[in-house]
Amino acid sequence: MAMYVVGHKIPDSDSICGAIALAYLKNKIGEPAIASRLGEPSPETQFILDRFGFEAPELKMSYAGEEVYIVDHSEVTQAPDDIAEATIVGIVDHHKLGDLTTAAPLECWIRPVGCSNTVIKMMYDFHGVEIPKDIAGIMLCAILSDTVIFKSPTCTTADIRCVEDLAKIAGIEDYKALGMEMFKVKSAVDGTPARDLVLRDFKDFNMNNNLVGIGSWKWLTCQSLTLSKPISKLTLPS
Ligand SMILES: [Mn+2]
Repeated sequence: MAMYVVGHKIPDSDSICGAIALAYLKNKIGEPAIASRLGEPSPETQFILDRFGFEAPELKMSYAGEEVYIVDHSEVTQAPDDIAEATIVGIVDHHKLGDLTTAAPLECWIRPVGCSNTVIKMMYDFHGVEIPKDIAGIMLCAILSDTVIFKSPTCTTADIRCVEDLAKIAGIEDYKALGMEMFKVKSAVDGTPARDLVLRDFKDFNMNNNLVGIGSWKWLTCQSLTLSKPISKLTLPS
């Protein structure tokens, strides 16, 4: 049975690119895997997929009875709604440890770095698997996105070294220019409904049984609000 590799709800580039990169690695080491997603790719993610010739992973919301490898979080609120009926076989992440639990031992790759794709690169190195050019490209873009081209306080030297390695593999000379191109796509908000902008990069958290939604617009601004129900079920004016 193939496992599903899936990032968080309202997926960002790290979740989508990480699912593709990790599913490829898992298949290479003889563990059948299918990349999937819990929502529509953002314009930035679509730009990355188009740039390197990838289709978006399969949209799949229900995982009951499936094996699941979680990417880019370890939170119940960001996982599929029926995650309790699935078997979590692994987690790759770079956030604080969340509240997902398992009944069986699992593989856990969690490091305090700027992006899950930096950790996935460590997994490729650990297994001695060569990263294909196009996959190196999307991993590089995910790291540039999460670290805001190295300007985020979460960026580490491991992320920078990782991007330099991936740029060589992908044959990208000026990766910072690619990063700027990507952020221009992300910043083009003309014609986008307010609701879509608020919900872009939005995450639910369970904080002491308070449901808290946090939206981060990376270098632009950061806001949070306390919610009465999960953000996915909230009605906002369009
Ligand atoms: Mn991330």
